[in-house]
Amino acid sequence: MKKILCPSMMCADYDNLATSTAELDQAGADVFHCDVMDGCFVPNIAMGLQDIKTVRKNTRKPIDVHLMIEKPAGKVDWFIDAGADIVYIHPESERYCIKTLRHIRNRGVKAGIAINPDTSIETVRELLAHRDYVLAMSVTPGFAGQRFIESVKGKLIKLAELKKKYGFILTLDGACSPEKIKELSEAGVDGFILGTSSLFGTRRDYKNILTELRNL
Ligand code: S6P
Ligand code: MG
Repeated sequence: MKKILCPSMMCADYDNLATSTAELDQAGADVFHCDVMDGCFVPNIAMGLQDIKTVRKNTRKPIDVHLMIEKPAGKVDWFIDAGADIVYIHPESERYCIKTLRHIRNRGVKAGIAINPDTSIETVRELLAHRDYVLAMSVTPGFAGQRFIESVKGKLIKLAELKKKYGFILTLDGACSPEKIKELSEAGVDGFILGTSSLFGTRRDYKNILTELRNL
């Protein structure tokens, strides 16, 4: 099955966000992953509305917004208005997730849940009928360049099984190296967030890197 390859724009050449977006678009990226951090839900601040608008202006491909913010319910509209096609919320950050997921879908965009390495499937099971995407985190959210948390693999295998029943798209975020992409796409993961572990290293030939990752 075709892998969904999603550059993590926080890791792109941020001095030249517009050019980087256009280059990645041309190179064959499938979805543009934008990490939004508020300094409260995670101990870092990243990507704001203006950045998402810049990405939007430079690609017609889907943009996903990964909201690592406290109480996203009242803010999801800002990101949809800025051009998001997929909005991920963290159940750990919101009391009434179903209401927010329904609101996102009613706005005509895809709704996703992002789940921390610390969060079990049982905790989010009630939400599985209300989302289009499930983003499993394989690092503690907040920073690029961390080590893959191996214990997440068991959860991924279970989610790959559950996706047959619920029909969601399963994506993985955190330390997605070529080795992990190969192993976990075979295990049923559909999409991968590409950061420092695979796409944004010393090479800038995005087209060749994306082709290599696709052919793994
Ligand atoms: C982390 C964030 C991620 C990172 C991505 C970076 O909080 O949600 O999307 O940007 O993990 O990739 P890497 O390969 O450096 O871990
Ligand atoms: Mg992310």
